[in-house]
Amino acid sequence: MDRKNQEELPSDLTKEQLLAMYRKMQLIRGFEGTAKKYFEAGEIGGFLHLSVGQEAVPVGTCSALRKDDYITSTHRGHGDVLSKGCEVKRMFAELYGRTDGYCKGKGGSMHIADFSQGIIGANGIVSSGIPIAVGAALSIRMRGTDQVAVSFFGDGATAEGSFHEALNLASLWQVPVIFVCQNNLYALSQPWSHSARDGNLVERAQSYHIPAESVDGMDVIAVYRSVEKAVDRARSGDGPTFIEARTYRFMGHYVGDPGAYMPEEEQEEWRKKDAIAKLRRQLKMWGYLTDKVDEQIATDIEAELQDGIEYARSSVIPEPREALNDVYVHFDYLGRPLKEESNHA
Ligand SMILES: Cc1ncc(C[n+]2csc(CCOP(=O)(O)OP(=O)(O)O)c2C)c(N)n1
Ligand SMILES: [Mg+2]
Repeated sequence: MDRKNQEELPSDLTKEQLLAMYRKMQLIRGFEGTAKKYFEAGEIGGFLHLSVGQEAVPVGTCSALRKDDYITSTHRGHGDVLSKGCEVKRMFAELYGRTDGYCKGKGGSMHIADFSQGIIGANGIVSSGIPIAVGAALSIRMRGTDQVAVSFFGDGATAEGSFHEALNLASLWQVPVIFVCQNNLYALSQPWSHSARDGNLVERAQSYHIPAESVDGMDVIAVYRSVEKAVDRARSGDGPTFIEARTYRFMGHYVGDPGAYMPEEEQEEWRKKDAIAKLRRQLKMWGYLTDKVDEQIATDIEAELQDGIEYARSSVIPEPREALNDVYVHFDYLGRPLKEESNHA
């Protein structure tokens, strides 16, 4: 799509939908900035992988999904799960290791899950969410619903065996799964150009006979349209799709990594493509956003984040004797618990 077309008022998205996307991207960026602040202040422990710069990918993707669709996510998953419907306060409670967190404080930043919203888990093991999404898509087929499953993962995950196994089975079974690769050009300090001989992920997916395309991951509308097509295909029984979203993380691999391996010029070039700044400019051009409304959005988000931090701080720290509760849960193939959770205390 040329620049002129990109700037045209979208006829497939309402003002409300576009503003909701803008607000969500701002919320994710604000959430991660706040999490970084309290991590550095020593209130949040563990590791923190921020997705600052990548917000358009999960927001564009999840805007094309229903609540009952599934996602799997990664170690860099705050944006993915917030886009699918997680609440800020319970996210912070999880990062603070408190009982009101999504996993009662036992999962932390890398393992947020909320089955009630189809979030079947972020995951610290690179590429492990991909076969889980294919399994969810198989369950959709067995139950005969028209849900879809989306797997978010990074460029580094595409070198793992489970990525290839998952694509092979998804293609063979023609299950309703959408693979969304957030290619941010680095796997830890390893540049994408050093990871694959030709670097062409679209061809890699096509080699499994999966329809695939590469989209501008700094353009939330482009991501939305690509995923919407894939969702239509999946819901009508036409099987999997692979989408490579080209994006960039504006920070190091984790909080504390200065990202010295990311050349200054490259960082500058990508910051100019910031998806939030781009949508803000477009919304103003289309007459959908005034400076006043923009300021109000920022104020509301700041209040939501501060309330979230207070909620997390005042939530109870789990008792050590609860450590093994909720670790194993047994479900039948329809997702029904087979027995009450046992208390190992
Ligand atoms: C199986 C496995 N191998 C190695 C690691 C260590 N590790 C954590 S994140 C990461 C890089 C992942 O890169 P990518 O998939 O591109 O995701 P990104 O960090 O860029 O979001 C590695 C190697 C891990 N967590 N799991
Ligand atoms: Mg990466």
